[in-house]
Amino acid sequence: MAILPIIWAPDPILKTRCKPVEVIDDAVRRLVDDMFHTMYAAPGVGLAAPQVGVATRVVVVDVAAKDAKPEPIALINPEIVWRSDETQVYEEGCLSLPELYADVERPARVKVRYLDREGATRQIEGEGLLAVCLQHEIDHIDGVLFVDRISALKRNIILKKMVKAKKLRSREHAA
Ligand code: GNR
Ligand code: NI
Repeated sequence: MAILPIIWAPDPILKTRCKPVEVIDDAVRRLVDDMFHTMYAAPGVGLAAPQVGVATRVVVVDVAAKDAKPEPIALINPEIVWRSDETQVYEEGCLSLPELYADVERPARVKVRYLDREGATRQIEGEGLLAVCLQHEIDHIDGVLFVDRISALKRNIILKKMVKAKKLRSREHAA
């Protein structure tokens, strides 16, 4: 298992609509394992394949409390099949926008249909952080970041900070 490097915005792969997985083979299962490893190491509560440079519809989530038993969920080709009319506002972060946060309003509950790592069709209903995380990750495989769901003013402030942070990092790596 490997910890994969996480891609920071702005980057074209984070704006890509990712391709569905056609066959769940060992390579897909290895990607899932590496994504869990990468997510737990970060640490994060979710991760989407484009964040590690792979433009396919694979996401992992685990919103269990730190001291509780892990609850890893791998979702292949996930699809939101129901959204509540009721919404919730949650302060979101993203491993591709490190240390930047903003309030985002989304449906409070969603039902998601997906394939598990054995290829079985499953459905999950989420509320609270799980609902936020499922929608945040499915956005990623559609090329959408949480900053695309806030005002243009706030988005531009965050993206400018990211450009600065990336410049600093590349300078550090050059040194
Ligand atoms: O680790 C993460 N935390 C988080 C907090 C609030 C809303 C969404 C998230 S997802 C994020 C990890 C990530 O970037 N997943 O794509
Ligand atoms: Ni994210």
